This record gives sequence, structure tokens and C-alpha cells, in this order.
Amino acid sequence: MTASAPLAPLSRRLRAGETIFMSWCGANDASIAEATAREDFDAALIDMQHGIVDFSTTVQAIALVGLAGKPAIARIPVGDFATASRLLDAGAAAIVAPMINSEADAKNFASFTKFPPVGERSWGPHRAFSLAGLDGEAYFRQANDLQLAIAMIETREALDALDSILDVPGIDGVFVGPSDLSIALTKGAVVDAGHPEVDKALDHIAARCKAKGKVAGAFCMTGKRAKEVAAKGFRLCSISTDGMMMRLGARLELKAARS
Ligand code: 3PY
Ligand code: MG
Repeated sequence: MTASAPLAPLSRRLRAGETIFMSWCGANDASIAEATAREDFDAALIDMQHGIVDFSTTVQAIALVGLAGKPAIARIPVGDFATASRLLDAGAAAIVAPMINSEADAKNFASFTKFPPVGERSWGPHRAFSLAGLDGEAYFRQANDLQLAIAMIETREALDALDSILDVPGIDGVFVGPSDLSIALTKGAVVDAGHPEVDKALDHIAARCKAKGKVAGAFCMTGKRAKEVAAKGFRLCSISTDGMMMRLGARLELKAARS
């Protein structure tokens, strides 16, 4: 990866079948995502759905992660597709959209994330050219391939509509939200990202993505889970979260001090 075009390698590496391990950051501080990017993560995700990060901090995080030579990915709040377009303008290498439950949701998402003829994204990529290392015309020609639209599968309806979501032009892949999926698949009985029903769904999703030539991704609480999920064929795997890693580090060091 070159520091001058940090956005570009994400789509190339995923299309080449490489596995991307990314951090997951919700703090309203761009330097946290940057710090994770300066570790050995392949990418950093900034979470605007459940994180407390605001829009301008997300834009700064995209730039700082880029300065660390890594692609930045953003998760938008549910249905906030206008923000997806703005984050692509700011140079996000991919947008992860939660709760894409139908072909219609997927089409709407793709319309905001892809330029015509695939979608209806409006022109104004103020930071994306430079993070892609391209001039305006070259960026316009390549943007739909370079910046990915990833639909989250986290309900029973989404699982039922999986093939039609994967078939929507402009949808580059899917990303499993295992906690919400466990709630949905157990009809609200538990929240358990490692539930056997979730594992069954993960196998099915990996197989359908492989058959359709689309990227399979999943949220993973731990590095161990990311390794297991990668072995199932998932290529875009998050590991833990900024908050969880901070608590874990604090516990370990305090235990070392007090034991
Ligand atoms: C889920 O597990 O539902 C997620 O959205 C991960 O953040
Ligand atoms: Mg979720």
C-alpha cells in the first residue's frame, strides 16, 4: 500500500481474495482510528451507527487513517444513505450499511453509493481523488469499482432475500452483524454472536457470496473469532472494538500490577 493512495488497495485486495482484518472504532476522536491503522490492521472502520463519532470527526479519521497508509471504511446509521455519499466524497474506501433487509433497501443503498449508470450518486468527491491517487476524470471512471458498497445482513428477512440483495448491481458484498442476527434468529430469546444458528447462517452466507462472486464480511468480537470466520471464507473481518480493546488492555495491566 502506498501512503499516497491509501483508498485504492481495499477493493483490489478483496477482489484478489485476500483477507482484510480491520479495527472497529466508535470513539469521537480521529486519532483512535489512526492509532489502530498504525498497528498491523489492514483497514480501520469508523462506526457512525452505534459509535458516538460525529460526521466531521469521521471525515478527519478517514484522512488520518489514510496518512497512516491504510483504507478507511465507515458504517452509516440505519438508512442514512445521504451520509454514505458524503463519506465516499471524503474518501471512504467502503461503506457498510446496517439493516439492509430487502432488494429494495439494497437498490436504494447502491443508488447513493455508485455513480451512473449503476446508481445516482451526485458528483463532488472533494477528498476522494487524492486518497485514491487519481485525477478527477480517472477517479470518475474508477470510483464505482474502487469504493465498495457493503450491505449488512442481520435479520431473518435479509437472510431470506440474500440472493436478491447480492444480485443488485453496485452491491459489492455483505457484512454479517452477528448480534442482531442472533436476536432475529432466536425470535428475541438471546443476544449471542456465537449462537449455533448464527454459525449456520455464516456458512450459508459464505457459500452464496462465493457463488455470486461477492465479498463476504463479518463483525467479530475477537481475533480468534475472526480467524474462524476467515476460515469459513469471510474476507472482510473486523476484530473487537476500540472500547473493548481499551477495557481488555486495562484489565490485563491492572491484573499484572495487582497479582
Ligand atoms: C451486530 O452484531 O449486529 C452488529 O451490527 C455488529 O456491530
Ligand atoms: Mg447490528
